[in-house]
Amino acid sequence: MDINTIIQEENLVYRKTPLLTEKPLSYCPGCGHGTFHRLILEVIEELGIQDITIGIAPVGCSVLAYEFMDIDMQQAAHGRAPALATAIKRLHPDKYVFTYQGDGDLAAIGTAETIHACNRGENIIIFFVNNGIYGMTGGQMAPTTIEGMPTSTSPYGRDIKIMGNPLKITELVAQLPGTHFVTRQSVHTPRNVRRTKKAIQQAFQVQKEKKGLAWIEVVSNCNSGWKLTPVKANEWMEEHMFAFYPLGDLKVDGNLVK
Ligand SMILES: Cc1ncc(C[n+]2csc(CCOP(=O)(O)OP(=O)(O)O)c2C)c(N)n1
Repeated sequence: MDINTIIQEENLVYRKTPLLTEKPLSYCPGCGHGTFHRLILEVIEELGIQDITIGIAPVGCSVLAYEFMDIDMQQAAHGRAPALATAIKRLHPDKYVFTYQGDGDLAAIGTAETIHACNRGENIIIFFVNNGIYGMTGGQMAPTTIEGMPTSTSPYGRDIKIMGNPLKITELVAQLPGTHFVTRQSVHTPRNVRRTKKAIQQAFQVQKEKKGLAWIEVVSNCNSGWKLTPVKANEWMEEHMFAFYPLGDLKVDGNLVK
């Protein structure tokens, strides 16, 4: 059978969205960033909004998101993505605008920008990848590091008595009046991938209807930073991260999920 017959529509089981560029991803195998990128871009392609969508890349492992996403992108200084997204959306209210940020970027250095953009109810989407550490710079402890979790700056595990409590920023922003849809998902199994994609579709719908801020946290492993194999890292994530960061919707249609 020649190649053209094989790739005929009826035989097609998977096709990479053309919005994901051909550039090889710089992420570690098993990291959630690449899958989350793909899902966001698939939704943008399916909605046909690739020419009217602007993404804001952060500082951290996904600093190069603009190399992988074939849409208009802007790069923000560390933690400032929600402020930049605010400006872009207000200048271009008819465009779809999202930020894509890690937990060090969003919940440490950019906490103020994050909370105020959520509280104001900016009509943007915040995509948030929580791996519990500063991945790119060597796995240091972040506000999101859970109790007992070893990091390069807390090699014996986070001790709350000394290092303070981990921050559940997704629970926090769900309380703010400006957030309309707040959910926490993962992308480590096919079922979770499907749920995350559905959440991304909901988030773009919120922005389309100008209802306020939509927030999607994806809890991801950082296998190289956690010093575990990808499989072991996912097991550790299921057992420990999901116990502290349970998956599911926190706020739907502006109402807290009980
Ligand atoms: C103001 C400032 N402080 C520190 C840094 C160094 N820095 C670059 S990436 C990074 C960690 C980002 O971690 P996170 O946002 O969790 O993303 P990840 O790499 O884990 O995806 C840090 C601290 C910086 N670029 N600017």
